[in-house]
Amino acid sequence: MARILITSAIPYINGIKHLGNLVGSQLPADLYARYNRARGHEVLFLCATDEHGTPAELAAAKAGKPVDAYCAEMHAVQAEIARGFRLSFDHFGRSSSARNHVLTQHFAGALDRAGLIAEVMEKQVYSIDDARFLPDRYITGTCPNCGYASARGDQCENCTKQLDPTDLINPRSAISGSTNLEVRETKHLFLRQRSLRDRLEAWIDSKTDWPILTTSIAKKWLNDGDGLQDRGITRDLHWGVPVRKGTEDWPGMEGKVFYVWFDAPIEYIACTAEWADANGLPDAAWERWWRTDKGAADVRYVQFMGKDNVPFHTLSFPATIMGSGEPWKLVDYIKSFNYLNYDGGQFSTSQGRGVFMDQALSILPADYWRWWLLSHAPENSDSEFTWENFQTATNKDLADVLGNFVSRVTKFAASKFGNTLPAGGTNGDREEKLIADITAGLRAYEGLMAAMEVRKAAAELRALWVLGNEYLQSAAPWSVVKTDPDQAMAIIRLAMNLIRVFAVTSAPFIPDASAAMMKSLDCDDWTWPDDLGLAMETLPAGHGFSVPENLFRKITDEERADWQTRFSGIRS
Ligand code: B3M
Ligand code: ZN
Repeated sequence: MARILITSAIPYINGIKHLGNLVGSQLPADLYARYNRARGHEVLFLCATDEHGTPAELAAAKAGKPVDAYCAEMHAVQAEIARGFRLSFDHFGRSSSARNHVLTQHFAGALDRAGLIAEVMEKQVYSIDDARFLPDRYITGTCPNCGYASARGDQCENCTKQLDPTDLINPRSAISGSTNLEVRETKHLFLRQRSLRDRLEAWIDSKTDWPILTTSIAKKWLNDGDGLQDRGITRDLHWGVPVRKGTEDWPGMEGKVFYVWFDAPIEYIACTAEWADANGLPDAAWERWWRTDKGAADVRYVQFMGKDNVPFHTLSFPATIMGSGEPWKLVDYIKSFNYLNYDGGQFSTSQGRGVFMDQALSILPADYWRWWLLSHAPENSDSEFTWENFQTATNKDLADVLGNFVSRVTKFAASKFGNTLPAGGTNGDREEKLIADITAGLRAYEGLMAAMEVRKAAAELRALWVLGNEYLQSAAPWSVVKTDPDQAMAIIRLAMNLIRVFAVTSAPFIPDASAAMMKSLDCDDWTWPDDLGLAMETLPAGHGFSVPENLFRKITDEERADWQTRFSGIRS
């Protein structure tokens, strides 16, 4: 039994995420967590909301709410939607927690003691009318690179170039629209990650098993321009973790906070402490996941994220961990994803384009989305959501293949043999071949799940369902029963047991349907089919069952057309 720590990138607090965000981190992380729990490993799966920085402050201002109240409210909203998608977090924390304040300040203190913090006088844009500095997204203007008129101070959304607020042409305040701006000097802390470059490079080079997407982005940033840049880790904002050196004041940094990307990854650790607190556990309980001197040396730590978050997780956060000089656990594997596009364009939170998580759940249960998104995960390239593909794939895979198998087997069994498994007959060659074929497929599926090959794992699982259907078709118990009822009974016992095997193995993808299958089998035995021959005898003759409601319904052409229109516009 292994110990596996799993984190998903923590979503910004400013609004509900779209399906592209979901498939890029939380959902595949959940798949991996559920699978490893099912295999008997000790899993700790964590996520949180990312509550600091300009996105939070601006969204709160737009909603007309104090930022702390806004964050508390939106955290509850995101937590509820996560439950709706059956994301099985052991804890869903908050980067604004007291635990994260303490840990973030602790890391800053440790980095300072290690000589890795520089105090730098910087030029920042100050808004005279707003009486404040305008970092990051507080300022908009024309992109110097592509001419886009609404570029933000940290990045141009149009051409993705990273910007400094002082780069913008015709800058204006995102709060008031004021152009009454000037450049003022202000002191900030810089993390001297340039001096950790060689250590970071050696560490990344040692990760030969990482996905190419992850290492190529890490390498690009490591070698971009004149190499890894030192990075400002503080901001002139009110909302955030106050700048302190551990528990001490930081002279000259009063009234400033840490940059959101400094404290957000530290929340992975803080979230583990929040989890311990929430469960009444001592510090040792979370430290054994994070401190290599306190039991974490044998933990395997896996992170999931979209490609835009990779630089922060391969360079900045490891720089914080390594630079601290303390025995904190570094990530072992980073699974990253490309983008999911929406119907010929991009999903966009700021533009309200696409399908958002709450909207998705309002039209169909979670399993439809989970199945489509995971089986089309943007692993090797960007992928695209279209309503046609969604309709075709879910109707075929879920309704025609899996749903149909369960329905045909249970309905036939109930009509011929009543509501218990029949006793007659024994397995023949056809059954032995099925067991051999499914065993081979299962071992392949396990390998792909362990390797986090999400799309391929989905295809392999679907192939198992197809084997079940093909077997049923060729065994044809509805004909056999007329001439050899005992044989038909053996077929049905096997097929019923196969439903249980499908429930167990499909649960990481479609947990609700799996639960419904188990319920109809009046069974709660989720033992993984390590030995399929044995697993096929779990439900004995005489075991009761009921015919389940249709597991999956088909999406009609009318619905598809309706949704296509409904979600073609921009969400306000
Ligand atoms: N909140 C960006 C995002 O939601 C950021 C991730 C933080 S992970 C520590 O995509
Ligand atoms: Zn641009």
